[in-house]
Amino acid sequence: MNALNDVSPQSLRTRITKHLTYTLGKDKSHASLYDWRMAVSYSVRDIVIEPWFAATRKTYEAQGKRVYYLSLEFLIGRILGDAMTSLGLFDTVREILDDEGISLWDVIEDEPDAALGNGGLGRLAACFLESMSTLACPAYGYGIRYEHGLFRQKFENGSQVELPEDWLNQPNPWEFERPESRYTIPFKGHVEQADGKSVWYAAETVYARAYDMPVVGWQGKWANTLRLWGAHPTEMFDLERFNSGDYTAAAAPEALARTLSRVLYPEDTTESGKELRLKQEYFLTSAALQDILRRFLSEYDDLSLLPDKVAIQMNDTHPALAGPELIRLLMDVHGLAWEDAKRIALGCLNYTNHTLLPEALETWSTWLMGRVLPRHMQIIERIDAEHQSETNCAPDLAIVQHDHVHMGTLAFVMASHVNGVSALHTDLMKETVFAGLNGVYPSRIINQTNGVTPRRWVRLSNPALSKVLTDTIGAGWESDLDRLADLAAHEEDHDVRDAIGAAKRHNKVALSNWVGEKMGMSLNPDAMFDVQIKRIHEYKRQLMNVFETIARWSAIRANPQGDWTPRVKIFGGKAAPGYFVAKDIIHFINDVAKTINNDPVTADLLQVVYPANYNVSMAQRLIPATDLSEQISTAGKEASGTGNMKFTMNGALTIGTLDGANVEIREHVGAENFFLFGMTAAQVQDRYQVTDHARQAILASQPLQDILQMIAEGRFSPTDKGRYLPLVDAMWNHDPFLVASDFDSYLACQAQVDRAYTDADQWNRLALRNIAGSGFFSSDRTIKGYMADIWDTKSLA
Ligand code: GPK
Repeated sequence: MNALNDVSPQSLRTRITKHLTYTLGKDKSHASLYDWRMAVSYSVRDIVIEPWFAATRKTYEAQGKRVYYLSLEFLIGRILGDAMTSLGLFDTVREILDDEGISLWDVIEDEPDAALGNGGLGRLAACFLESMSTLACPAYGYGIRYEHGLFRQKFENGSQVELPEDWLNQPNPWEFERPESRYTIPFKGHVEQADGKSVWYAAETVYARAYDMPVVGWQGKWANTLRLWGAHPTEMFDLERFNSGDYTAAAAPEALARTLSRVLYPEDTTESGKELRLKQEYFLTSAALQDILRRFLSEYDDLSLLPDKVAIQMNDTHPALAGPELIRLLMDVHGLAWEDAKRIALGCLNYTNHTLLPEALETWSTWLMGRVLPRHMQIIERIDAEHQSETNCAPDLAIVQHDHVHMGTLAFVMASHVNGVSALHTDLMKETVFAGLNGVYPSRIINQTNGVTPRRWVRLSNPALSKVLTDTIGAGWESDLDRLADLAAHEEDHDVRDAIGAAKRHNKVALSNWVGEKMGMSLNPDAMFDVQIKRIHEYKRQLMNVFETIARWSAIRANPQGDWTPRVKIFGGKAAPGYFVAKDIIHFINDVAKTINNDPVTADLLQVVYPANYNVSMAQRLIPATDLSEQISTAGKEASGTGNMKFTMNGALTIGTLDGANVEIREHVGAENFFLFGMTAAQVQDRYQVTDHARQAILASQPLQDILQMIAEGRFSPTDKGRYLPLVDAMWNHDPFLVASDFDSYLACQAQVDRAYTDADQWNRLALRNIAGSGFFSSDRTIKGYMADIWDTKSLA
């Protein structure tokens, strides 16, 4: 059934006016942009309800398996534009608002980004939800309804300052609060044995209350639910205390409970080790599992059927308590025996790993785990004992080691399938961090290369290119992205190449206008737009990109009349608040930008732009306007990358290392259409064996020596000349991510890029080939892989 059959422009117009009047309580003459946005959002939401109900009905009737995607992060971004795109209502709504003198674009921009995630891992979860709906895969996302999403980034004298994010300051029109769906989440206390059963006497409890958001798929044929949990107090407000005048104490239980879902932890690939974080992880996991069991038992009474009806995906180790929690619920609440409970849990659970960086592998001290979750500590010890005796494994494969619970090992041992997120990453998992476990649980590790949804990342973000695609290869590519391969047949068509170039230029002009308004800079849309947007991390090597920028600046200054290819270097990204090296990198980029942007000699040839507060909505602006995508991590360190895929679909060319999914992107678009440089993962391993690798590389590279000399002399920090001495010193003596060792190769590759860009028609041809080869990177393909290889679920389309 298609929800759209009965949506006429007239009925939508009436709906919007009704919501404005009766939901917002405003008449048109007094309505603000906010009022219009809410009225439009409620009206579009109304249209999602029918397919949402229908999907629930069909799922129930089919008696099939449901997928549950557990994630501490869902980086959704704005919802209205995406929903209108899926429902095909964009133009209709624009016309309705035009008649009222309201710009649809302003309405869209009025919506805050739902930033319940840090970066790639959280955005992947959001793309997966959308693809599961598009594919009519019965699924629920489970997450936390953080009151404050990822912090807002601002620059003060070039340094990152974090401000609280406030998306729930205004009502969220996309959510339905479900006060009746609530579960008690216990913490702390002690466990007693009685009649062979364990009874956990918790010392603290909070309620998890459900807030549901419908997630509509392409063309509104199906909608799944994202169920986010908010923490609420189980103890009532203390009226006696309040009446005695002790207002703070009276509200204490409430404040304590709410803390649990107050903020998203802003770490990305590092662990925080905070008690509150452990409590958040358990809060989500327990609420989700209680909900899953309740739904199952409303339809079936034999718990041994659970693995046939329920597939649970743990997004990284953050929900890895799902193993012990499911065993606990099955035994302590539902009375099953240990062996049965454990077998059932294992049959339901799967785990996705997203990084090999050792500092990101979660551990919790047994002391903390035992104090916060005493019953789980017992269960974990028993799982561990059986794991060790059944596999006869080496002590370093134990779940508990040196008084710490290794969550990666726990997740692995309690999962039917463990997957990596790109071919290279999965191979390295088997060879490195999970080599031992792979030995004792062979064939448990499989690969599912990441993907991204073309609905948000091409159709919504890049209408200009979308039109070219539809005009050239026909409608329907949005839900069948392999069809982009049909573009290849048009490679010799000059008009198609021109159209691709014209769409890009259109987007670059739009971005230039935005940068002009936001930052007061005037960009040249004919310059190459060279973009690196992602979290700031040493392994992603933003520093190498800045060094290249400095080398370029020096070279132009030495020969201003040379035959230079004009470039705009664009950076975007946040650093974790406690990651001081990353924050120094931000400061450095801003200092370099200031120096270069103020140089009249290079002004027409080189500009550096770093807009603050990079987020999903900013990505939607930047990616369609990008000529060159920077994917330059040290080989072996980036598990996959997903931004790399978005750029390729939008016709950017990539300069990159053989890391993560870059390897597969290069295979799909063709090696001759990809700017490759740098060491391979194997060469990186060898290079680390050379103790003074950085010093050797610097001494062998005159450009790098010159750059480091300029930085050391304070050229980019004239008021504080010593500011970057530690950075320079670290380059010579540490360089943990081999910037120096890859630098000359990068520089040479960038020169190749410059030459390629001078032939605009040829560049458009390469862009066409990149788009044509990008079909594989749709998250529809990824989800089909999970459905077939991990979940064993069927589409109900
Ligand atoms: C990996 F471990 C983590 C993490 O804590 N946060 C995060 O965003 C990313 N990731 C990887 O760094 C990317 O390479 C990958 O594409 C993404 O997860 C999704 O798999």
